[in-house]
Amino acid sequence: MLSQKIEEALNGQIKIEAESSQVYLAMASWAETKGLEGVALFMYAHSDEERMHMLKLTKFINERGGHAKISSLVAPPVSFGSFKEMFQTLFDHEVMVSQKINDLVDITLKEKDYATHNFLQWYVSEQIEEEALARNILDKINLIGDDKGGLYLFDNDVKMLTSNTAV
Ligand code: OFO
Repeated sequence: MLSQKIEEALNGQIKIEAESSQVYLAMASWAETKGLEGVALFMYAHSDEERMHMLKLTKFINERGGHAKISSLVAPPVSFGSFKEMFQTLFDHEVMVSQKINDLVDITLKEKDYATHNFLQWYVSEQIEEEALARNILDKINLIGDDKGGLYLFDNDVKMLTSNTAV
């Protein structure tokens, strides 16, 4: 059984994951309108992943006798400046999510809820991967600079990332 405090905290995380999914969907759409096909595919896949993170929390809360609440969401931006700025936004967003997961883990320890603590370990590992992937992409972008040919190759590279990894 979940304590009220844990249930509220997990519900807060549902909202964060759902908003992440919306932000990446907005990025996918923006990239698609710019002709960045690979980047758009990557962002669509990432958006789906975030929805899966949200659903995993929803099911966990309900299985443990709580009630997962589906709330309204903050609208994501419509455009993202340059593709470099967009990936920086993605990286910063993931760092924020990692912090929220850490806060949640902290609450479970204080509440002595070891089942939820165990459940959250999956998110801890996931965040390590997501931050590393975003950092890796930012490094590539910095290498390309303003080179148009480089951007074309980068778009193809990111498309490969989408087919090879679960984002
Ligand atoms: Fe990319 O964040 Fe979910 O957990």
